[in-house]
Amino acid sequence: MAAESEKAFETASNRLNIINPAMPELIFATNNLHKLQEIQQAVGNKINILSLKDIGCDEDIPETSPTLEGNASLKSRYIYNQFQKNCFADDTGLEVEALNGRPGVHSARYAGPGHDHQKNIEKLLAELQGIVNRKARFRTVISLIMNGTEIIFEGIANGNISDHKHGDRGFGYDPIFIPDGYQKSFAEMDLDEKNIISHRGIALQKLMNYLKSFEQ
Ligand code: ITT
Repeated sequence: MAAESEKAFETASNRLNIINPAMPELIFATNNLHKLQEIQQAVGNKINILSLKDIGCDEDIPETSPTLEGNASLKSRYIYNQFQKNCFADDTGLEVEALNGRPGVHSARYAGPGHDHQKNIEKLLAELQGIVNRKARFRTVISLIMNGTEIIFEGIANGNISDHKHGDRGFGYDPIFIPDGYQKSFAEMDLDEKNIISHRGIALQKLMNYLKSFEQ
């Protein structure tokens, strides 16, 4: 679930990327404004991304599945069934090795009632206090529904959990995730840099490669 402050309030018409009628159109079923910005930045002007707000949907679609795949599917199917338009949704989890894959599918609400990104980070750092193995991975699953057919794409970013926060960009657990091969956190990267190596960026690249197969 996205925090209230992150609700995707923008519509296509007031975003910088002007709608191009020649481009394919896809609804991105999210209420998380940060995700929407990341995806828009990644696809550039190759696809017209419509937000839930663009299509007049203000639902917070329940994520009741025990898996990322199941939740991504729930969100995309909900939108396709309501609007009969091509759409996709992602579900993402942070899987920490020393915690047997937690918080995983529960990443958004890890700190329990009243959770927010700060509380989730504090809880994770407290659980990892004194633990040497800091290995973790972000895993994103995208469910795309094109003309009624569902296709699943996965993206993984491996890294380590730092012992305190670094940077103030991005969202969620970004300030404590140091991707492999880097000395800085996701929250110290701009969107372009994060998108190249991130779980969501990798899954989205697979989706875009798939969409190319529809080009004449
Ligand atoms: P939706 O409306 O798309 O469901 P959400 O915020 O609920 O938005 P997810 O369920 O996919 O998003 O993600 C669960 C949590 O995982 C999210 O609230 C963040 O705390 C964290 N998360 C997801 N993607 C992340 C990223 O790229 N960087 C850091 N944290 C991320």
